[in-house]
Order: sequence, then structure tokens, then C-alpha cells
Amino acid sequence: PRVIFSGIQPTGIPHLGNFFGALLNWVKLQNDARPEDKLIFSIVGWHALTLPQDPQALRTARREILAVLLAIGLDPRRSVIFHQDANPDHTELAWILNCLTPVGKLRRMTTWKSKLATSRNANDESEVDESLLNAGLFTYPVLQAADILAYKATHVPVGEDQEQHLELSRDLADIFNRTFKARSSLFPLPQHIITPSRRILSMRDPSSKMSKSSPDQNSRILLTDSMSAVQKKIRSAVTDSITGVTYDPQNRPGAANLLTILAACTGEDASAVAARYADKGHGALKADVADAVEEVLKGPRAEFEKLRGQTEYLDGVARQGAERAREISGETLREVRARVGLV
Ligand code: AQP
Repeated sequence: PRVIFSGIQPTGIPHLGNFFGALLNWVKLQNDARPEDKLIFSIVGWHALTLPQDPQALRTARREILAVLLAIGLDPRRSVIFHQDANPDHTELAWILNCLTPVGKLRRMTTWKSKLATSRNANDESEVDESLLNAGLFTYPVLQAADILAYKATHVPVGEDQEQHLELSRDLADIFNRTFKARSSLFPLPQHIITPSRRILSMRDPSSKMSKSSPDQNSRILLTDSMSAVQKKIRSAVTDSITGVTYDPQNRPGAANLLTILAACTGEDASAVAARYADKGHGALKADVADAVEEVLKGPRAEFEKLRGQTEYLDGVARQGAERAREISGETLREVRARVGLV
């Protein structure tokens, strides 16, 4: 049987990028799973802390994101849905894995390198300055490995950008298995399930991805946005001044992004969608994208509105999810402690 694990950070309400890049696939995996498969989905609060978070905003995001996960169709009777920060097994395992992780491996992570590249010495701009970055950001991939290995996950649905982190999870599983040999290996090596959809870009700046934490509200379409907000954001999406519509992500990223979104909504291929708009303008494309997005969002939005005020129900789902998560990870951690010599 498969054990599927994935996570999302409570850094704000999920947007269309999160939906097509991750969440929609979680729901599909859940609905297509065999009865013996385990599905574990985590809201990873400890990961969010690697960047500065306003405590009040974090509290709200934590609750709202749970409501969004339920609203899009994750079912707490079928999937374990829980807050990472309600299960200390993750941090305990992360510590043990930290002690097996070569620093050099973490320095080679592209996510770390790109953070480093933007962190410049105030006196000498040509020099990167590590002292401006926190250690959590550096060991983030180890915590991610702990998230996965605590449940002995076999399959992890992630975007291509996360492939290197998953590779590290496999390495750490292998290092642990070899360092603490017993009759059998403790950890299976987790495989990825690459999410089929393309990356969704910012509506305001198509050179960057759509992101929860961009300061520009109009750059992202939230899963809970009203119909008029969706229409407004799509109408004002940055495209180009070339006549006609073609799918050319390299030279026309804004228009390509709209085609990607439309294709994701209808389950088609972006170039096939583009062919239908060859003789039309951006205006017609935008109107259809807005309609298609509305069609996708209206169900989840209504469900979210219903759920968001049901604090007791949401707290109950979170509590039960954490209990079920701890049952599974608790078993792993007992084995880990025994192998390491901490009993
Ligand atoms: N623009 C995107 N297009 C496709 N997939 C995306 N994901 C994020 N942005 C896009 C996928 O969403 C999942 C959950 O992501 P996360 O919570 O770990 O956040 P992130 O990847 O760092 O990006 P966000 O959601 O925009 O948040 P912030 O701004 O806080 O960094 C992942 O599977 C991710 O690939």
C-alpha cells in the first residue's frame, strides 16, 4: 500500500497556483486511492516560521487554510489532515536527521542558494552575507524530510521545484537506514508524484510565480475570491500588445499564463486552447478565463463560506487529524529512538 504525504504552508489563503500546482492533485489522489492507501496532508506551520510571520495573520491563516482544504474536497474521514505544529514528532525527527545531514548538502540546495543570492553585504554588494539568513531557512529541507519520513511515506506529490528536497529526503532515509542497520531498513525511499500542471504566474508580473506572500494582492487569485474580484484581477492581468493570441511562454508569458489557467480549468492542453483564440484578442480570452475560473471556484468558495465560521467543527477536525497523525508518527519515532540508542 502507498503512504502519500504532502504539505502546504499557512502563509495565506491558497491561490490558483497552489490549487492547480498541488491541491487539486491531492483531492484526485484521495478520490482515486485504494482502500489500503494512507493519505496524509499537513499544514506546515513550522516551515512558515522560516520567514517572518505576523502572529495574528498566522493564527488566521492556519484556521482558514484548513477550511479551504475541506472546501475543495479533502475528506477528514478518508485523509489525515492536520497541523504539523500539533505533532512534535516532526521536530524530534528533524533534529535526529539534522545530526546526520552534511552541511555541504544543504549548501547545494537551490532554494538556499537563491535565498543567499538575494542576501547581500550592506557594505560590499558583491558579497553574499549568510549572517542575514536564519538557520531554519538553511535546515528547512531537513524538516521537510522529517515530515515525510515520520509517516514512512512512499509517495510525495510535489512540484518540480521541490524535487531536490525530495532527493535529500531519500538520501537521509538511506543514510539513516545504513547508519542504524537492523534486520530491515526502517525507512522506505519516498518517490515523487510530479503534479501534471504547469506553474501559474503572477497576474501582475509574469516573470515571477503566483505567490501567497507577494505584497500585491492583485497578483494572485485566491480560492476564496468573489466573482467580481476574480473578474477584476483577470481583466487587469498583464499581457502584451501583440495582436492575436498564441501560446508562447518564452516571449509572451502573460498571455501564456492565461492560456495555462484556462487549460487547467478545462483539463485541456494550453496550445490546443490557444488555437481557438488565434483570431481573437486578449479581451475575449480574459472573459473566458474569468468564466472558467468562476466555474472552478464557485463550489469551493460556497463551501468555504459555510465552513469558516464553524470553529468547533474545524477545531475538531484539526484535533482528530493530529491524533491520527501522532499515532502513525509515534510508532516510527519509537523505532527511531530504539535504533539510535535513545531509550
Ligand atoms: N504559482 C504556482 N504555480 C503552481 N504551483 C504552485 N505552488 C505554489 N505556488 C505555485 C505549489 O503549492 C504547494 C504549496 O506551496 P507552499 O505552501 O509550500 O508555498 P510555496 O511553494 O512557497 O508558494 P506560495 O504558496 O506562493 O507561498 P509563499 O508565498 O508563502 O512562498 C507546493 O506544492 C508548491 O509547489
